[in-house]
Amino acid sequence: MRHRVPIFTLSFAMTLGVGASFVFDVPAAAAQDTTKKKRRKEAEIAAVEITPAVAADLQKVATERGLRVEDLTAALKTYLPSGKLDDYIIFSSGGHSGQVFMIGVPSMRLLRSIAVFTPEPWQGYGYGAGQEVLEQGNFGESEVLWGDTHHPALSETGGEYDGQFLFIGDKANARLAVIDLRDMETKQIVKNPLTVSDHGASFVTPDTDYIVEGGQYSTPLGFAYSTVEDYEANYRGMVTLWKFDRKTGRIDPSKSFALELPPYFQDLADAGKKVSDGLIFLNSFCVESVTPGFDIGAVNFEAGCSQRDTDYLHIIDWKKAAQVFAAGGCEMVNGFPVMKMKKAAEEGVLCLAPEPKSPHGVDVTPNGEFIVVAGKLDPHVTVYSNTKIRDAIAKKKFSSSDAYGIPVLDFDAVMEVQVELGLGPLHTQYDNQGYAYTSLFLDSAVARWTLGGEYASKHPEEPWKLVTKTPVQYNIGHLVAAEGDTVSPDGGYLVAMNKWSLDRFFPTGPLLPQNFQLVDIAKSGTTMPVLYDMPIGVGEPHYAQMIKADKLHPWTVYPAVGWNPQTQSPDPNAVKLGEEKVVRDGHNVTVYMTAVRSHFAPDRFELNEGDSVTMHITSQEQSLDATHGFCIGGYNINLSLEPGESATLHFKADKSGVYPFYCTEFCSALHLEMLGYMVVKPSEPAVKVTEASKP
Ligand code: CUK
Ligand code: CUA
Repeated sequence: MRHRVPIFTLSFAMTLGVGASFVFDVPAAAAQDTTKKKRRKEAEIAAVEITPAVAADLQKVATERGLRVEDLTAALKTYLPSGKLDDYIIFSSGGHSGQVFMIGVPSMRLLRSIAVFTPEPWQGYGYGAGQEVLEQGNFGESEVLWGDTHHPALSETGGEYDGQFLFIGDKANARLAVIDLRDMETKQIVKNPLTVSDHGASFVTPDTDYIVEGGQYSTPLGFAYSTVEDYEANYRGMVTLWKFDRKTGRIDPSKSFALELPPYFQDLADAGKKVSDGLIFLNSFCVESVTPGFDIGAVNFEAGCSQRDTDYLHIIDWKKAAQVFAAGGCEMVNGFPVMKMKKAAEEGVLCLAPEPKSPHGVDVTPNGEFIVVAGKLDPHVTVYSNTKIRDAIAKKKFSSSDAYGIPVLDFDAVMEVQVELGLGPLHTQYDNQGYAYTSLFLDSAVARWTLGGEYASKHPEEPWKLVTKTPVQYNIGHLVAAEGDTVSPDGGYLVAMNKWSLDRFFPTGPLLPQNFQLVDIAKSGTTMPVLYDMPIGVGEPHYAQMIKADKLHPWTVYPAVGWNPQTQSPDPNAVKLGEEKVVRDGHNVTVYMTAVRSHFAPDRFELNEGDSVTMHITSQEQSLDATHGFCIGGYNINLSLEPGESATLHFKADKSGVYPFYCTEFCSALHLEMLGYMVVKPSEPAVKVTEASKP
């Protein structure tokens, strides 16, 4: 049940076009948590009284700014006075930026970006430090300096976000990264050894045993070569199960494995939960196996890919798969264990179910019973039943097998219902009132519809029916509701992640920002207003997750001076105050440096051209927000030294001259004085300017 908490009621005796009375709602689950209660207390203490004088003031501002009553309500629901904190945090894909964005809800304030696949100077990521992590994502010998981040996944315990880790996938290069939410920094990147690109990274199983990475564009696995003419024989799809080790906070590739799949374009996945725990549901499109190459005689790809009425939902028993893998049921491909699809089918690990028509999103309901598949070219969502799927598998209700011998479940045996929603359904989220929310790309709308089964009693409407649509601006891709893909969604807030913004913002040239819109889903029924627009001008985000803020417990300073964020422990090379030094061993020079407001020590060191230099720099700070930067111009070096952090960097002193280094964070009144000289003596003696040589 949802509780409505009237914070205050105000009525304008004055005219705002119409006399109006407002009741401000906050979502139920949020109201239960302590932060929220505290805040409500404060609100009660400072009970607002709209006196005629205040109302006249409001009236004046509203008239001057051309605001409607709905605008005032929206402003009051989203505005956070300085110093107040948001109830929820969104971790959003940063799209092409290769980053993750942290955004507060309901204020929709951007709190920070987290550098992941792309070097990022403010965080000192990839400019002297962070290289080790970025290099893990190299493609063989080649550096890859960006990522197309699509799907973030928070770590889960029992199907609930636990606030410990975040995973994020890079579609362009089939990579997966691990972010530690204690310091919001990227700790690991793994490159998939089977495919160039993917789509389905990342989805976690309910206790984060595995992170699921589904493929997308089929290729010969392991970067092998085969002409496109041999597509059906040699090209394959895949899904990779990356084993996560919570203790080390790292993916363990040695315990990870993949399943070979038919050369369909696997798309999004979701892990079963509760009753469906143990299964993975993985969409696909283009099961027609047509190939690009229109200009050289192939069929038109988009049309060829949409010939059939159905594609296939892959149903994978990952618990059984893990047993088969442990029993040696995989073969090595490019050094990585792969379970062949024939083996997977024989072992009962893999089967298919028909799904209409070029589907995109697949999203399991909070109770695990229903699996909602949205087809881009079908105005319906198709809802499958876990009970029916398990029953059909047990009773072998197969209608056929596909071209590769994988059994196909009978559609009518596993399908629960189809619900007509509108044009271009893509992705689905859930709330605490028995509603589902599906993005409609072509309609540019968020559809609210009713779930059936045990959810039927939670809402007043008939089950499996469209309730309402809220137009959004424009062309929504993903949507994210508060804890909306967990076993217990909160409701209250939803964000539409729109691909186009058109006329919503001041034009930023021909490249326009994306538009995140906060939608109020607290009230049941047909009321679902848009509250706020937030432009995202840094890339095209795809999925996001919204977690209760009080589930996150980030450090605000590192636990000890001399902390190494890579190992999350004190660094043996950390430099203590008074122990700064420069040690030369032939051409190898090691600088032991400290940083504290407003001084680097040593603040001068001398090198010979060609020296190989290692620097250990330790911030001595333990105060909130006392971050120093460290840059050396001309050497492409910039670090961010957060309070207590110790960093190590290596470079070759390959350019002679005098190089000022300085702090790049305005850390104190004497910040500009936080500098030093790195003096690099040329290997050839410089031409002396003597009296005689002067003109
Ligand atoms: S995909 Cu981008 S809007 Cu990667 Cu989740 Cu659907
Ligand atoms: Cu340290 Cu500026």
